[in-house]
Amino acid sequence: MRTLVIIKPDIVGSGKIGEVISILEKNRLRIVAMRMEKLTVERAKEFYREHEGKDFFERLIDFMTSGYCIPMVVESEGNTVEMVREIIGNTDPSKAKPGTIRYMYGTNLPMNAIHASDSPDSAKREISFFFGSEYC
Ligand code: 3AN
Repeated sequence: MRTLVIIKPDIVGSGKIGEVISILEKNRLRIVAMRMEKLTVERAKEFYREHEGKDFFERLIDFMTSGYCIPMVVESEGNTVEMVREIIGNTDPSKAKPGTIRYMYGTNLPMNAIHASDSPDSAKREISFFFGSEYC
């Protein structure tokens, strides 16, 4: 199964890209597509459209467009979507379990280091958004 991961602008800016990718690879995730992108406001709003209208929406869009991010498609055997969500931890870094990426590298909300699709349907939509449906 494949899912979409995004290394967010806080990690790109702090020079921790390699450390985060290393954690993914140590967990036997294979990277099958990856690039750097500075999201436009339009693209960030489209990607996070389910959160439009929420009180944190503008802050989230400001953060996600503040620098380059690194979308990537990762795959593994089994339920990759669930497995990657476990590895990244709770949305709020202050609630994430020790050992998770958001615990180790997240700062606050919305600066929580990394994104991963939350269901197989989201994974399809999000992989298509960045890389095209042929990568699903
Ligand atoms: P997840 O990324 O864990 O699936 P979502 O989909 O609820 O979490 O939220 C999308 C993104 O919006 C989060 N990754 C985080 O950056 C930001 N976010 C979520 N909740 C808040 C909040 N209460 N305040 C600020 N930003 C938030």
